[in-house]
This record gives sequence, structure tokens and C-alpha cells, in this order.
Amino acid sequence: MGLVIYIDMDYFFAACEEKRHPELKGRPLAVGTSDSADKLRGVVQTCNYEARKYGIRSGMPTLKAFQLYKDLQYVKADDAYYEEVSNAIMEYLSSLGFPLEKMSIDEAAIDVGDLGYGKANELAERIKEEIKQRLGLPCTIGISIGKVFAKMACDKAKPDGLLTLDEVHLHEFLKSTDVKKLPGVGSKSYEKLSAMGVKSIADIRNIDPLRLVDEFGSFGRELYALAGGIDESKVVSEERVLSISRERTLRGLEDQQKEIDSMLEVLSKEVIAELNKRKMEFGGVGVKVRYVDFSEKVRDRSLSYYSNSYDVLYSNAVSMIRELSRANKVRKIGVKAYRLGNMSGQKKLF
Ligand code: DCP
Ligand code: CA
Ligand code: CA
Repeated sequence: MGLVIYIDMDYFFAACEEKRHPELKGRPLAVGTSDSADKLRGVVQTCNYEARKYGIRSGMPTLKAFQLYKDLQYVKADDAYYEEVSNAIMEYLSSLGFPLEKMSIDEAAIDVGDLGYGKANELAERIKEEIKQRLGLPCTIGISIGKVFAKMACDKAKPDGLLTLDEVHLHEFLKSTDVKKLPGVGSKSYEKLSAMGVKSIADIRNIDPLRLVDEFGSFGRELYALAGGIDESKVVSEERVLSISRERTLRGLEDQQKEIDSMLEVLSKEVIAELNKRKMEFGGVGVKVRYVDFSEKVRDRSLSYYSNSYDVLYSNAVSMIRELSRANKVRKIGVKAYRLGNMSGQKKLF
């Protein structure tokens, strides 16, 4: 079974804002759902660690956050921007060449196989460094035998940390960690487990596994395994790639059509590069346009042949996107190659 390296970005939305507005750094900052003008109505989506010192947390009404710290800096969330940063992180991680599973907008697990703890630790240090250098963002990394323990190691090492739970440390960790830290143990399960005398994760081993299954169903079996240091959660990578797409936000230049055309060239080149890397061809082209009011339109077109040509991708994409971008002001465009086939496999077929 392969080791898992688990990466979770630190205070993600707020870190993205600090990156593009460095003047926000160093003082409490929250990112929330509502406009700055109407900021007392919304909810805090996240905040930097300076704000956490005052007890501010994700999910808290913004009003409460301002009560906790009246000079709080506040920014409205910009989902499109965080998505782009997320894509850049995932692209970098997948370029490492290991199976990768994206777990959420700001976290991913990679399976480094039989690399061993020493090498995995070195790789994790490099990943932290590269994400900081290339993207200007801090992250925390956990390493262990499965996704659950690797994520828990990551949680424990936050922020800007790195923690490896190898066999030796894992047992100590299970003995000293409160059972409510286990992913999946909510307040109900926690009450039940407490009533059974369970405090640490390792304490679960004192309970008859049949009783655990009675109480918790198949989750009971998993609890028993985890408590014994067995984590079978594996990285599930997107093995069957259904499409390859790239998208980007426009800068909003005067001549929108010109900007769209040149951005489409760049995006098409990126898609072709990704196809070539995977030795794949496409039999369909799609485009997506997001307008300034956040509405979206898509178009796609199946081809009567398979191709890996940039010209085929670009010319189809550009004609569809012109049609969509004539009338409205565009904020973001995307291009997609689909009906993918393996180049060697295709030749065998025909
Ligand atoms: N998020 C949200 N609403 C929530 C929780 C999170 O919109 N109630 C968003 C904002 C977060 C992002 O998801 O930046 C990632 O969530 P995390 O739980 O990973 O938290 P952070 O990355 O913000 O902080 P950290 O991981 O350092 O604790
Ligand atoms: Ca995070
Ligand atoms: Ca996360």
C-alpha cells in the first residue's frame, strides 16, 4: 500500500486575497459572503490566523466577527479567482506524476507508492516550497499510510506545517488524540462513544467490534480498524479522463474580441499540450463563456474524426465562442476537448 501525502492550503480564500493585496497582510482579515457595503449581514467564510487569535472562525456571522474585533479587514469572496488559484495548485501537484485525488477546492491527496517515509518527507518539503515560490501561498502537509491519517496529520500540523505519522508515531498519536478529531465522528457519535468510555482514538479498541457494528453500522468497522492503526482509504485518481479543459478570466481590455481570440489561442495550446502528454486525441470541442453578470453559456460540437491538432481545436472553438460573445460583456472563457481516445488504442480500433 502506498503512502499518502495530503496537502491542505492555509486560510485559503484569505491567503489568496493577501497574495493580490499584500497591504492586507499582518492584520486580522476575513473573507465573507456579502458586499463590503453590506458586510454586517453575511457570514465569514474564512479568516487569516491573526483574526483567529480573536476567536473569529469560518461560518460565523460577520456581525459577530466585528464584535470580536472591530478593526477587522473585510473582503467579499471572489469564487472565480479562488477557483483559478485552485486549478493552478492542482495542475502543479498533478505534474509531479503521482496519482492525485482532488478532495476539495483547497486540498488534495497524492499516492506516492513505495517511496518510503524519508523520501516522501523530502518531497513534501519541496511541494511546500514550490507552492510558496510559484503561487505565494502557504500550505500544510500530512503524510501517512492512508488518506484519513494523512489528513489528520495535516490538521494537526496547521498552519504552515509538515507532519509525518509513520508506524511509530501513529500509535502514540492514536493514544493521545481525542476521538472527536476522527473524520466522520460528529457530535452524536461522539456522545455515544463517550458513553462507552472512549476518550482517545485508541480506546475504541477496548470495545467489542460487534457492538461497534451494532451501534454504527459499517462505520463501526472502520472505526475499529482506524483505532488499530489500519487506514485503508486510498487515493482515487481520475483514471478515465472524460475531457480536458482550461479556462481563464479576461482582464477586461478595451477590445474584448481581440482579447478573447488571443486568450483562446493560449488555452487551446494548453489543452493540446495536456492531450499530448497523455497521448490522447479528441473527437469533440466545447466552449464556455461566463458573462459579467455570472450567467454562463456553453456550446459543443462533435467532429466526424479524431484529431490532436491545435488548428482543429482552435478553429472550432473560436467560431463557437464568437457566436456567444457578440452581444454580452464576457468575464471568463473556457475551452474543452472531449470524446477523448487513446492514440494507440484508436489505431487498433480502425
Ligand atoms: N469555506 C467556506 N465556508 C466554510 C468553510 C470554508 O466558504 N464554512 C471556504 C473558505 C476556505 C476554504 O473553503 O478558505 C477552505 O476551507 P478550509 O476548511 O480548508 O479552511 P481554510 O483553508 O480557510 O483554513 P485552514 O485550512 O488553514 O484551517
Ligand atoms: Ca485549508
Ligand atoms: Ca480544506
